[in-house]
Amino acid sequence: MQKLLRIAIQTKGRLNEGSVRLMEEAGISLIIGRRNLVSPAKNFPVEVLYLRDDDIPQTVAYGASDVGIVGENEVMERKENVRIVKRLGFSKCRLSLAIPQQLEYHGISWFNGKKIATSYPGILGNWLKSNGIDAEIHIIKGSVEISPGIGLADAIFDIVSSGSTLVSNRLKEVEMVVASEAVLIANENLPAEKLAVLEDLIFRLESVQRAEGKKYILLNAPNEKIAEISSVLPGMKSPTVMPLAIPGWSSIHSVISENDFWEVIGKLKRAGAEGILVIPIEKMIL
Ligand code: PRT
Ligand code: ZN
Repeated sequence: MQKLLRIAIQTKGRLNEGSVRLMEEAGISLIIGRRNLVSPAKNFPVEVLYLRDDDIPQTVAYGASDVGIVGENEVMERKENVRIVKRLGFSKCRLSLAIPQQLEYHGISWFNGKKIATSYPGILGNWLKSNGIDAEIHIIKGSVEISPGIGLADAIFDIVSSGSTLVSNRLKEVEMVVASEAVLIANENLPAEKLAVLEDLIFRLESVQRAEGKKYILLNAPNEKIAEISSVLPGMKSPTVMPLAIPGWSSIHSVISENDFWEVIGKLKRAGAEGILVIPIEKMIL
């Protein structure tokens, strides 16, 4: 019997939705019963273990779970023996230092002799050390942003995403220390059968990620314009060109990236393309 690969994901919180969505996009349907600690997948040899995000790196390091989806910030902070196998591109944030808005900031030496509140003493300690700053770290769990306001610390080191929490606490971000996103981590000593399932999982995730921001485009063009239009539409190898029922015309199909979408559409219209259709792509296998 094939060995099940156990994947730890967050039970609830900012990583949960992205983790579940990623599994679904990879064609792994979870038997929903979030109250259960472990839930098998219907159609892929994996089972999902629901945990608090803080516990995921250690659970993977000790092998109680084979892989896990967690914020890179937790991996960096906990320094457990795990391998980052894939960056997943969601739950993006940064870990930054912030000080009260009204104070003048003149560079990192500002922090010398100051007290900084944080839930990430490991990452902050390393940063202070490598920058030769002598500051006191005050470890606090939750609501770090209120510490300067209540006189508990001079500054904070915390996760920032939109920055609105800082603003509403009259703080300003002065140094970004690290960027973070959700990552897939794995135990260092997975047996071959589990590695094979992990490779299949990574292949599926990559196919989904590759399709993100890509569109399938179809258009009609007079045959003499095919060369010019093809040069605007590189496609995966080259565009597909098929004759239309009307002589002298063809249908051209290709893949374009969302980033240069409007620029490409403009060029195609100028080159004589008509009846342009743009369709989302779910997965791309190269
Ligand atoms: O219950 P459990 O322990 O599992 O969850 P948790 O409460 O510890 O973590 P959770 O769900 O809040 O966050 C999980 C992970 O999401 C973090 O470890 C980060 O990797 C990532 N992430 C992404 C964030 C944010 N964005 C984020 N904005 N984690 C926290 N925040 C908080 C931040 O602490 C601050 O209070 O949001 C506030 C700042 O947000 P902005 O948008 O106002 O700047
Ligand atoms: Zn947590």
